[in-house]
Amino acid sequence: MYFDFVEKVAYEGPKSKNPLAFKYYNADEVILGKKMSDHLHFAMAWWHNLGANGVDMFGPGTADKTFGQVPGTMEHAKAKVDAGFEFMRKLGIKYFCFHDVDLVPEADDINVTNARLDEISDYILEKMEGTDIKCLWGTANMFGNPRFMNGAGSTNSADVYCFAAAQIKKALDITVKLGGTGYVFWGGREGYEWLMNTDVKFEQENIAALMHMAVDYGRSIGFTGDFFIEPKPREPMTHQYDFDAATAIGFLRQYGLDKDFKMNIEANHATLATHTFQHELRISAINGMLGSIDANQGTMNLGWDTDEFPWDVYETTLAMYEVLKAGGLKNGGFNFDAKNRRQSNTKEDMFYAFILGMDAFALGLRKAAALIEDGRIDEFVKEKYASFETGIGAKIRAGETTLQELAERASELKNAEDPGSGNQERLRSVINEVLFG
Ligand code: XLS
Ligand code: CA
Ligand code: CA
Repeated sequence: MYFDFVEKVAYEGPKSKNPLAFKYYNADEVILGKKMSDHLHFAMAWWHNLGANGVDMFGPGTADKTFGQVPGTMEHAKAKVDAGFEFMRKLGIKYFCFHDVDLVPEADDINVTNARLDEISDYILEKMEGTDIKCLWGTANMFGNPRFMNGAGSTNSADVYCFAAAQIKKALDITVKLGGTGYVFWGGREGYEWLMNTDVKFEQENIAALMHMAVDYGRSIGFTGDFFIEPKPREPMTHQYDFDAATAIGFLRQYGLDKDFKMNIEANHATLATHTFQHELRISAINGMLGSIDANQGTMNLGWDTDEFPWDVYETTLAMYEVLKAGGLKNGGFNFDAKNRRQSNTKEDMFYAFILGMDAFALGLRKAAALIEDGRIDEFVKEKYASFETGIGAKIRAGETTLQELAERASELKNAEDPGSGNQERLRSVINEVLFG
């Protein structure tokens, strides 16, 4: 046992002062016809929760993630599995997400790494037995190893490209073996520093070809879930190809990948792209591409990817509003791609962080449902576009008119009437009334 200070984090309600209890997340409570636990498929990110120890550019780690073993060994890899399953069980989390190299230490020889992955995934499978915990999505880390310095799918080296392919193949094998319903491509090194030494078209074609091969292989081994692109505009590269959802969706359509792929939207990446989290969710949803969510937040005046645990309830409310309107996440969930602050370095802090994040999304779900039930926002939006329901507006919507006819109508009208107020301040008051009333 690694976390002997708690047996089970239970729901105690908003009045509770117990730091190891949920105040808003009540798994079995039904909201809009569905249990909270079905709305919110929370996932643990293997890399942050079991790996990140607070190391940064200016100093070493402050948190002990050795779990009693020597890092870099298979004993340590197994201790992480034990700790992770204890952690998920105690919090009632049913999913985890992983990169290949989060699970085992990478060897110099890929055959050795793959044998280690077989061994650890057998061990994870054993741990899964008798629980309802499984993989949400897997991915291959194609940005850490120095061989990927010029990219993975976008590399200039055909041999490095083969290593990217090999890692994807193995990560897909493990994802399927562990019951995963998603497979993520985050292109950390797929981009450029300088255009003058980069063939962008060549690189994008190669990335698309790799994704096609991944889809073909995945489907051939029985993967029926979704492939996801996780957009991020920069960091580590100066410019990353999957800048934001709109860009990534355009890329998928250009290369005929749009039937197999959806978006994995990370809140902190949305804000790095100078959008809001809600914007990225909306753009994905209206294109039928809202797949999964990396639940975190950044510090807005900083401009880095700080991967903080989400706590801004306005943000979680607006995010859950989008998710509810889109009919939920099918093969995706809410992966806490978030890490404790370097100065929050105790084992208890790991629990406080997840309780904060889960409660913030649970409260967001409650408030988003209340906004929908309140109806004033929906009513406003419907009314705003009402001129397209009848007359010339209805003809425009039905595609039954011409530029000539519209110009004639304008000529008859001589001038158009005021299109009506956007009422932004009034509607923001409505949101505050629903949140705090
Ligand atoms: C990094 C990304 C990464 C992906 C998975 O910024 O968030 O962690 O989620 O490779
Ligand atoms: Ca992420
Ligand atoms: Ca991030």
